[in-house]
Amino acid sequence: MKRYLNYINGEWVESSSKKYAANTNPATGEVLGEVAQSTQEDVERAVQAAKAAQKSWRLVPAPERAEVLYRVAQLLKERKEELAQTITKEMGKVIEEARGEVQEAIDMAYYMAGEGRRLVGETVPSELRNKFAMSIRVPVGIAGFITPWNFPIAIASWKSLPALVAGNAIVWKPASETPFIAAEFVRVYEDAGLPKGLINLVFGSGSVVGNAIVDHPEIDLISFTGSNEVGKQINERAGGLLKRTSLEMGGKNAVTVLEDADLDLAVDGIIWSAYGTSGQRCTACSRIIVHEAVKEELETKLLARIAQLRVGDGLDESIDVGPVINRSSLEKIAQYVHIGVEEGAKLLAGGEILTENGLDKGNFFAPTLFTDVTADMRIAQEEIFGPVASIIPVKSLEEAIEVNNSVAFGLSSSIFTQDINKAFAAMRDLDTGIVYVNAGTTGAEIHLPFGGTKGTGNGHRDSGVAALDVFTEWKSIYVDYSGKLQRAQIDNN
Ligand code: UN1
Repeated sequence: MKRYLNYINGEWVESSSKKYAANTNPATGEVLGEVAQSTQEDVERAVQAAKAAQKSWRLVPAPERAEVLYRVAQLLKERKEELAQTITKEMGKVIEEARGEVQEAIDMAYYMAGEGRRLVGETVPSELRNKFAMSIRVPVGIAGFITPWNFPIAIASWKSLPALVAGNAIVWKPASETPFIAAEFVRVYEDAGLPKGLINLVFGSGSVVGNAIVDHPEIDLISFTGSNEVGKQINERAGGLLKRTSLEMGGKNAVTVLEDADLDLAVDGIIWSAYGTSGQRCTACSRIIVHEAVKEELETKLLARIAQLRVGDGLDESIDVGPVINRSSLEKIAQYVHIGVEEGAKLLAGGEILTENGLDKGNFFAPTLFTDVTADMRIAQEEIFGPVASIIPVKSLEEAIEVNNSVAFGLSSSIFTQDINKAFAAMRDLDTGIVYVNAGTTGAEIHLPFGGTKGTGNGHRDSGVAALDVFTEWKSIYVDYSGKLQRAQIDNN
């Protein structure tokens, strides 16, 4: 049986607890192996290793740091299939999507390696003669990562690659559900020649390991992706220590379909973004806001496509929808369907846990569609994180935008229309960090900022050049070569 240990100071080491937890396949229930359960003491060792390593890493020129990232990209490319298989086995997404996720990490590695030759600051004129002014980016120090299971390598890549190229060291707690891919990613860093101590992996629970990271006075910043509930707790704990936090949390994303939309295209976009990854993307579409003139036609087309979706083990190339992550998630989704029915929404498709044809061994939920949903219903307001979408009819673009913006989150939104004027009005007014025109709500590319407004985040962004703002401090530098005291704001006025 596979057993994964912590990775601290460049070595795979046992946790001081000597305890392990089983890792299971959500499609089959099979135990894949086990993983160390760490303690506060393990986190302490990881922090000390990170501290020592960062001292010299910050002095390595960024283009040289980036060379490690190029090797990371190359190794990820060589191991793409193997890594994708690990992702599908431990978190369930279908293999084609798992390959896409590894590709996202490859793209991020090349992109951030390129940043090693830029890390752009500013040179600006000084207001005084014979004086030079510039701002440069410097590393923050030690970054603590708490990452989710739904994009276990992509999100870890969004955080670790910019952190490292900018000269930081890392202490990382991956989600308990996806330890193996985390270990394999760290193995890539190791094989790429990343100096020891710069990335440290500590497996275990949020309540022990997560809190130890958040509370540690020598960890300078926390980058977290996960639920709002946990994000809020992290912010409170870290805020007391005046620690920087970058939080990426929930979504309640909508596709809007106007009366002039290409309906077949809209159906493609909705099916892919509502049921892909079994609805477990932060960017997944869980609301379909449709103009009443095309509601019935859209429903008919969606139902025909839902009936064709094949649910099963994602390792099978012919499967469209894999399992959800675990039992409690399955029960939560079933509970939301129950709530929807009680609220008076009309169930058009799915709505149940699937147990036939061997699916009872895993956590499978039927692709589900509600209609006649109103914007204020709980199923239209709360994040379900499963393959459940709700149709909300509206009478105009203005109403669609109002409904889109009526939730506590603001990650992604999409609009299908052929009308350029309506498209631009929507781009302006949809209150989300990501907007798609004539595409579903998923599919963010790594060289643009990823994140959202309102309850989705706290103003920071993952990926894109914006990621560097999380992992660097600005340092403003003035060099006076006049040979005399020049007082700013005074001697020049
Ligand atoms: C997430 O769901 O947390 O845009 C990340 C997308 C992917 C990333 C999703 N590229 O759907």
